[in-house]
Amino acid sequence: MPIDLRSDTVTKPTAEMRAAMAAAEVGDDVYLEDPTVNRLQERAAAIFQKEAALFVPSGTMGNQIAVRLHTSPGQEVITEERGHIYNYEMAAMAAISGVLARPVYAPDGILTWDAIRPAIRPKIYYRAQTGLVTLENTHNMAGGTVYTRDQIEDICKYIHAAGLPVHMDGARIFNAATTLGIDVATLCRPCDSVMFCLSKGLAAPVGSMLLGSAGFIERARSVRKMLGGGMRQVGILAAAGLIALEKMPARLCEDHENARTLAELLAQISSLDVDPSKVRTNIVIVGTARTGFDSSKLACLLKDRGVLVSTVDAITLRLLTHLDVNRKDILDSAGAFEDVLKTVKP
Ligand code: TLP
Repeated sequence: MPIDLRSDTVTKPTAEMRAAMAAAEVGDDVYLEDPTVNRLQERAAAIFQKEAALFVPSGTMGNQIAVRLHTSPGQEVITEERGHIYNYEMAAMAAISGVLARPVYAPDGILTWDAIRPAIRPKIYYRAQTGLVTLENTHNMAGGTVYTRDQIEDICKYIHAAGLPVHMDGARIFNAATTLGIDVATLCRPCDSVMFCLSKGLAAPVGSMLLGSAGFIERARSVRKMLGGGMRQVGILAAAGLIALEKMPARLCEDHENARTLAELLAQISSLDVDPSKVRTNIVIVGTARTGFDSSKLACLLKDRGVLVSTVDAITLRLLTHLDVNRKDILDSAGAFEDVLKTVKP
């Protein structure tokens, strides 16, 4: 079995999840009659202290339902330049909602009011209008970086004063909360809507949750149906989701320790660019420009040695730690990097 560091999406459901899935009480969720889905939605809303929650098949669908509901066609959505919602969701905001992404660069992916402010369109009838601001916590492609509660509160205060909503792409919000040592409800309180994933570090096989006001979630259910996301006896998936939500956040600190160790080991390899002090959660970004290898070539050489990594661009790799990699896998992965860079000439 290769050591799979491509993403935390690769985690397999635990034995407890599989047992719960087999035993799940189910009903037709389009008729709102699946008791396990209803329980998951109630628990998620309670944990995040939002009025309501909706189970969706993927993080992408959760984000895009939020964009659709917060905006009108022809508006702009402010997002960090490397944001998932803008770069990795098939241009869905344009295709589904008829809006334009307005990317803003921020160091480490962490936006501030000062960075956002100039991107907000003036309220003039002949200019496209800003409809929404999205934040990503943790920020995936910036290396799992974290917005603090104060940073989110500060941004939301100004955005709300400008009459705009804020959507949190919290695919890995439990990783952020773990690092900060606070609960997700406090962290997300000022955000109008939040999406978080059950199927990444929390190890459920499928699914994400969208949270917001009761009215927002009622409308979200209709958009989910329109997008083909109305599912039937989906309590089978929600049963795993409940375990992901209740039990898995407590172990994310292990993934963070492993990521830090991996970054420290890779930083000792002179041709790699890695800054362990930037590793706050479970994502390690590795600059490969000085190795002389294209990152995809390096990924192939690592694969030959049993280590799977993902490429961000021609000079950058991304490595994620998760439930299915342990301490030894981390040491072995660093060893594979060393071996490739010592023994293979570019
Ligand atoms: N991220 C995936 C890839 O799509 C890049 C990964 O391997 O990290 N928001 C964020 C911040 C994400 O990282 C992802 C998935 C999503 C949304 C979308 O979730 P899914 O894959 O469930 O649609």
